[in-house]
This record gives sequence, structure tokens and C-alpha cells, in this order.
Amino acid sequence: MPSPIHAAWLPEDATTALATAVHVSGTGPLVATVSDEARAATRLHGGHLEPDPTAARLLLLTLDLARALAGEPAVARALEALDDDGPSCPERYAIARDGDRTAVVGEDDHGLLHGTFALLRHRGEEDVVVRRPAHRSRMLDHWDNMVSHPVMGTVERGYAGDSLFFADGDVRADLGRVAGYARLLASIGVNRVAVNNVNVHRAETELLGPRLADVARIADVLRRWGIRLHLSVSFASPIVLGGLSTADPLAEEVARWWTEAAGRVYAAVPDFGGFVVKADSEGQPGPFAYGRDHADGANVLARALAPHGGVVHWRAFVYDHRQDWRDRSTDRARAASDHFAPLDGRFEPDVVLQVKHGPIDFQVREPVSPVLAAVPATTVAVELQLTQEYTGQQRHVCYLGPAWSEVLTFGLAERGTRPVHELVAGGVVGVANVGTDEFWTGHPLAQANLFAFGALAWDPTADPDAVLREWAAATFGPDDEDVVDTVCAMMTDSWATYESYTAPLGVGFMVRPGHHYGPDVDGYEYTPWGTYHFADRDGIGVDRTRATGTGFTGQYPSPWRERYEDLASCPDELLLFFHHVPWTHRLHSGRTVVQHVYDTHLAGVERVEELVRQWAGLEGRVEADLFARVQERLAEQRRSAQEWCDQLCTYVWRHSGVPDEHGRPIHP
Ligand code: BDP
Repeated sequence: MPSPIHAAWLPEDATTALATAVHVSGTGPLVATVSDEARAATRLHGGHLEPDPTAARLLLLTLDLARALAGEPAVARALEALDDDGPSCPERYAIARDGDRTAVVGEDDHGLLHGTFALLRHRGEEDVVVRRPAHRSRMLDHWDNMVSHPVMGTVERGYAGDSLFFADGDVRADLGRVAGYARLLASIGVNRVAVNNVNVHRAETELLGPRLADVARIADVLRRWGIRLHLSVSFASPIVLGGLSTADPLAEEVARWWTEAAGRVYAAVPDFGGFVVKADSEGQPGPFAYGRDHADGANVLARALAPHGGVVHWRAFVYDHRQDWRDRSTDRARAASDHFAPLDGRFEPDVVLQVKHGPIDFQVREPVSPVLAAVPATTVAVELQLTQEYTGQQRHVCYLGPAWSEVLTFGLAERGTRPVHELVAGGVVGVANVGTDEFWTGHPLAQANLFAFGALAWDPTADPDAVLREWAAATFGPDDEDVVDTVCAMMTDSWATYESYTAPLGVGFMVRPGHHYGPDVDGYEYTPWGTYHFADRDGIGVDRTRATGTGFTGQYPSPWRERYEDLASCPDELLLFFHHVPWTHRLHSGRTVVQHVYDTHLAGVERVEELVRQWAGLEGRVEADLFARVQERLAEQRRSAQEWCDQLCTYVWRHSGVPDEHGRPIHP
């Protein structure tokens, strides 16, 4: 018998807060969803839906209806809290208690849905809470293929089974799993989902044409949970799908084709979110082929969508993956700013420039991408990666909340005072990490990354440790505090642990080419991909300074350009991202680069051994299937961490000839 699907952070007992006399009323389609949630909970646990608001213990209301019930003290408190909170804002909600009565008041039906789930999560410690999303758009991008790719499978960089949406070249007939997924997403506030891969193959171009009715079926499921569907589209669609001879964005017939295509999509999916485009990148077609730039390219799509309220997420991940590794003047880190900074001000208002959080590619440690501050007249979104392509592929525990929090709160602009989350009017986008796996995410503990994505996209100033605890309590507790404590203790520093035994000091990559799992220090070193560390017998690191290197530091506003330029002020964790230094260069920590590698790698392996022991202590206290799955993953993490450690230490020893200060036997 197949295992049941894990309920993640929404187990049945989480819904008991709804199991009382519940009155639901409001305006908007999501009110029906909230009613259904309440009905299911009351059916399971006792309680009932109560038509008379004065007889209800729990009132779930949209603001317009709440005003009429202001005589109820709990409702009055919620309304007061909303008024005190400042200007109205879609999706906002308040939860207030008065005696044994609770009111959830949503600014609109979306707010009511979020408030209802918040009630389930918070289990009512505070008397009054008001929450508004920091960003209107909180989106997940799936890299799902319709037809299984010979190397990538149905989910590119997917480590959690197959696609939830597609199978055998089609949209799945049964979208039951999608409904369960949408409910999970709604519970963490995600409100947009792009269903297909940014690398668009022939099959997926049809989503925009002959397959629209199937797309509409997915959209119907997502809509029930307040989620708008987006599609990744190929820039060459006018040719591939439309049979035109060109996709030149300035050609009239191309503009007409996109306008008609958008019209067809909106006829099938009236609340369609928009297009996601990866153009002129890693083999995808784009405007460069016609001598046009990316503003020309993005604008033609935006003009087609704008009348319907859609947006184009245009990705800034544009670089030459066929560069000559001997030419040290090229630098992949520079590419996005070089391409997009000069275009600032030229984009249509409905273009969202989607920028990966770092200048390279989701490495365990990168500086924040300077593009986020380089296009002030453009709407930007920051792109994070949940799927852990370079951070252990959901085989290693790696809670990314702290990494994302660092990015979102990093003071990139206005002399370090303006954090990234204030620069991204286009919101936060994440590359999704779920699939058909019974635990959704392959590694059960990787569910925390999905949860944290929602939490931080909603409130980027949230404390990632508090988010972790909330997730762990919802998933494993709240009754068994010990389990929650242990899980948190294992995960809180798991990103730092992963960093400690993999590529050091911000240098990045060093992974096996192609699948990107496990160590291969020189795997990419002599390839065109532009991801080098330049190690030789004298030293290691990429000189990206203005003085002697690629000049990348000059793309940052002050104070970062100066801080990164100067060895004396460059933070240790980014040293090798910005500087080429001798092996014996001394870090601010007091250690040499060589010694840093030895120490951190050995400590990293020890920490993973401790993780194995910590988890073993939970046997019998968490579900057996889940226990076994995590245990199996930890064994692999242990093996892999040792492999990383052996390779890195040996490599550094052989290149530098400098032994470990403590004489440990680390270099065969
Ligand atoms: C890289 C992945 C590749 C993606 C690409 C992207 O290796 O599979 O297509 O990013 O973001 O990290 O487009």
C-alpha cells in the first residue's frame, strides 16, 4: 500500500481551533473555501457551522460584514486593531479574542483565508494580532516539464519525485495532489504559482495554445485557494506555436501574436497571473537574436498582458555560458548588471525584473546581487531557491531561512540603510521544492524551507529561528516540546553546517558538473560556464576588484563597493568571491585560508555526526516512516560531508603544501 501523504504542518489536529460553533460570512469567492475548511474541521472534531453570528464562538468575517457586527466585542476589537494598523491593504487580517469568543476579520476574502490559517497556526497565544503582507506578490516557480527530460526528469532540479502538475506529456487528469498542495501554500500566504519550467521545451509551448483548457483546470484548483496561475513561455512562441517567421519583438505581427495569445489565455483563465520568461540564457531564445535588447523583449509581452491585469516576470539571469575560460576579463557575476542596469527606465510598468538573490547561481554563500539596487526605475522581484540545487538537494538538512533572511534584510541601497525587502516592489519568488513524494519535499525536514519561504515572503523581517520553531511545533508538536526542541536544534545552524563542509569562503561551485551534487573541486574550472575559483599552487579566489580584477565590486553602491574592494574590510565569508589570495592569507578570524578549510571541514563532518545522533534520539517519537526517511537522508549527508571534507582538504594540501597546524591526518 502506498504511504499516505504527509500532512506537513497542517495535520488534522491543527484544525481543532475551527471545531466549535463557527460563523462564516463575507464577500468574495474565498469565503466558500473558508466555510469548507470550517465545515471539514467541525465534522472531524465536533462543532458546527452557526448561521447566527451572536450564537457563534468563532466568527470568520470579511471587513464589510464585520462592520455590521461591531456590537460583538471580539469583532469590535478586531476592527479597532485594523483601524490602528493604518491604511487598508488587500489580504490584511486581524484576529481578536474576547472572553471565549474569537473573531477573524479579513480586509477581503484573501485576508480572511490568511487569517483563518493564522488562527490554526498561532493556537491563540496573543489576544489581538494584525498582519499585512510586506509584498503583494509571493510566488513559487515550478521548474516542471510536461514531458520527462532524459536528464532532468519531470522536474528540473527537482528532488522530491515527479511533477505534481504533469505526467506523460499531459496535465494530470487527477489534480487531487495539486489541491492539497494549494491548501498548504494558502496556509503560508503564497498567492502565485508558475507551473512550468523556465526552460520551455516544445511540449510546454503548447500550454499557451492547444493545452489551454488543461491549464484552466489547474487554475481552477489553485483559484480556490487564492492562488493565481502563471506560465513560463518561450520567447520564440510566435515561431514555434504561431508559425511566424520571426519572434522579433519590434515586428508588428509578433506584437499582434502576443496580444492574441494573451487574449486566448484570459478567455480560458480570467485571473491568469502572467508570463515568466528566461530569454537569451543557457540556450533559451531571446531578443538578442534580432539585435533587440531585453526592454524591447519584455515590453512586447507586457503590452499584451497589461489590459488584462497580467505581468511579465522577466528573468535577469542572462549570461554567456559559452565564455572562454582563458579570458579572465569576462565575469559571470557582472553579467546581469551589465545587461540590465543600462535599461533602467525603459521597461513597461507591468514588467517585473526577476533577479536571483546572488550574482551567480544559488550558491551556499554569495553576496547580494547588485542588480537589486541598480534599476531603481524598474519593478524588481528577488528570486530565491527552495529546491536546494546547490545546498544538498534535499538529501542534506539545510534550513535556508537564515540565508534568505540575510538577503532580504541586507542594507543594499542608500548607504546601507535600505534593505533588499524594500527594494523589491515586485515581491519575492522562490523556485519550488515539492513533487509527488509522500513527504512533498523528499527530505521531510525540507518542508521547513517551504514554510519559511511563505513566512519570509509575507514578513521579510520575521526571525528565521522563530519561523523554524513555528514550523516544527506545527509539524511535530505542539505537545512534544522535546521533539520540537531537538528538531530546531538540528536545523537552526544547518545552513552554516552545509557551508562549513562545502565550497569555502564564498568561492562557490566545486560541485560535480551537470547534476551539481557532491564535490568536484575542479569540475567546472576549465569549462565555459564562468564559475571559477582560479586555484593554483600560490592561492585561490576570484579577483573581482576594480583595481586589479574584473571590476565587479564597482557594480555595488557605497559602502559595499569599498568594503568588498578592500581586503581589509571584505567579510571573511565572501573573501574568495571577491579576492584572489595566497593560501596563507590570514582571515579576520585569525586563521589562514588553508587552516580555515581544514578546521571548518572537519568540524562540519563532526556536526553532521551529531545530527545523526540527535535524530536517533527521536526514534519512536515521530512517525515511523518519517523517522526512517530522515535517518536514511542523514546517513547520506554523513557520507557526502566526509567526501567533501576529504576532497577539499586534500586539494588544499596538495596545492598549498601547507599542513594542518594541529597535525591531524587529513591529507592522504
Ligand atoms: C540553474 C540551474 C538550471 C536552471 C537555471 C535557471 O542549474 O537548471 O535552468 O539555474 O535559473 O541554477 O534558469
